[in-house]
Amino acid sequence: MSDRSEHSISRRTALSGLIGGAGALAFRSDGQDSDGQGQNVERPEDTTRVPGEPARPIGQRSPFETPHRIVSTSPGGVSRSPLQDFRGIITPSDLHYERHHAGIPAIDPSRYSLLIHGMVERPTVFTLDDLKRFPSVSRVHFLECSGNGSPGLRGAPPANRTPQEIDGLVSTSEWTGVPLATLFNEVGVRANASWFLAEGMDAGAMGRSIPLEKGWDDALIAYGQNGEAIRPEQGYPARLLVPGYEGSANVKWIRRMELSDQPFMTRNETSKYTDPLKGERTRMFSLVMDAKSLITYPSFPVRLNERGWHGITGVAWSGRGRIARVEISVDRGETWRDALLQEPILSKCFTRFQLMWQWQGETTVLMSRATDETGYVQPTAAALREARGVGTRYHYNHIRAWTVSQDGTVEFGVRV
Ligand SMILES: Nc1nc2c(c(=O)[nH]1)N[C@H]1C(S)=C(S)[C@@H](COP(=O)(O)O)O[C@H]1N2
Ligand SMILES: [Mo]
Repeated sequence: MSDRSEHSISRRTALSGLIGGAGALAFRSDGQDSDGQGQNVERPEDTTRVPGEPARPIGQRSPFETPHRIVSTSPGGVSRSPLQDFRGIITPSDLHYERHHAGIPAIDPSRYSLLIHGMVERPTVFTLDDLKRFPSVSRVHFLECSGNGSPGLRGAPPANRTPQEIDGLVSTSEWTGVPLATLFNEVGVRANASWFLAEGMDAGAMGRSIPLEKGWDDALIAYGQNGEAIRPEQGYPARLLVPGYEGSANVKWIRRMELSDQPFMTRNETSKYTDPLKGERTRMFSLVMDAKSLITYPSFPVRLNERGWHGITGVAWSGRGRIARVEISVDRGETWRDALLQEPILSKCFTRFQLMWQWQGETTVLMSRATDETGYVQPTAAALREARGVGTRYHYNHIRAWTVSQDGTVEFGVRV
C-alpha cells in the first residue's frame, strides 16, 4: 500500500469520525443546522507539502505550543505548573512546579552519598551507585506544596486568576527509586525507633521528621523522574518521596536520615508548616494532603465563543489514596453530577475527570467536588473556615468555583 492511499484512508476515517461526532454533539461551526450532516466538510486541496526539518538529538515542543511556568523572583522561589495546558495526568518534567528555600544546588553525583544512622543496627553510607543496585520501583504520584491554593478562602479572590496562579504548586511525575523499606532492612531498624529525620544538602537546611511507618509503607529514595534522572530542581541526584505527604516533607538532595523514638522538632515543623487553628491552638505534623480537585477547562482567561456542548475537565487528587468520585455542579452548587474519571485511577495521584456540559448562554457557576476512597469529601470554603478558623495556613483544599458570564467570559470565584 502506498503512502498516498494510506494517507487518504486515515483521512477518510478521521472525517467520518468527525461527522459522527458532529451529529452526536451538535457542534455548529459554520452556522448551519446541527443536523446538516456536515455537507460543507470538504477535503482540502493537498497541493502543498510542508518541508521537513532535520532530526534533533533532544526533542522540543511545537513552536505553536508555549506552556511555561510562572517563576517568582522572591529569594526562596517558586515556579508554578501551567495546569491549564496539560492533558492526562503526567506533568512534563520541565514544567513540574518548584519550591526551594535556598536555590537549586548543583550536586556532582559522584560525590553524593546518603547516611542512615541513629537507632539502627548498622549505620551505613550509601553512594548513588549503591542505591541504584537495589531493586527499583516506579510509581506515579502527585507532589503538592501545602501552601498551594489559598485564593478564595478568605474573602473574594481576584477574578483574573488562572489555574496555574491558583493551584500551580502541584504536579505529577512517575518517580523511580529504591523503597525505604529496602534500606531499612539493610541497616536494621531498632525496635524502639518510631520517627526518622530527613535532611537535605542545600543551604536551606531542610529537615523534616517523618513517622517510621510511612517509611515502611510506600516512601522512596527517588533518583528517576519520568524515565530519566530526576531534575536538579526536583532534587538531583536523589530525593525523599513520601507519597501523599505535603511537599516540604519530600526532602530534596537528601544526604542524611536519622532514626529516633521521637520527632526532631525542626524549624520547618515548628515555626513553619504548622497550622494555626481556632482557639489559639496549632496543628502540627499535618502531613497528609486532603482530597482536592480543580476544573482546568473552562477557566480564566478562556472565553466560550459558542453555546452548546463544552467538555469540562480538570484533575483531582488525594494524599489518602485513590479518587473515588468527582462531582460537578454547573448551577452554583445546587445540583451535582458525576464526572467521568479517566483511567488510570492511581493512588495518591492526579485523576483526570471530564463532563460534557451544554451551555445555553446563561450566567452560572461551575464547581468540582472530589471524594477519595476513604470517603473524605472536599469541603466548601465555608466548612474549611469553620473547621480551622480564619488564621489557618497551609492545606487549602476547599471547593473552587468558576463563574461563566453571558458573554462567555470565565472568571475565578463566585461572581454572581
Ligand atoms: N532540601 C530541600 N528539600 C525540599 C525543599 C527545599 O527547599 N530544600 N523544599 C520543599 C518544599 S516546601 C516543597 S513544596 C517541595 C517542592 O518540590 P519540587 O521543587 O520538586 O516541586 O520540596 C520540598 N523539599
Ligand atoms: Mo512547600
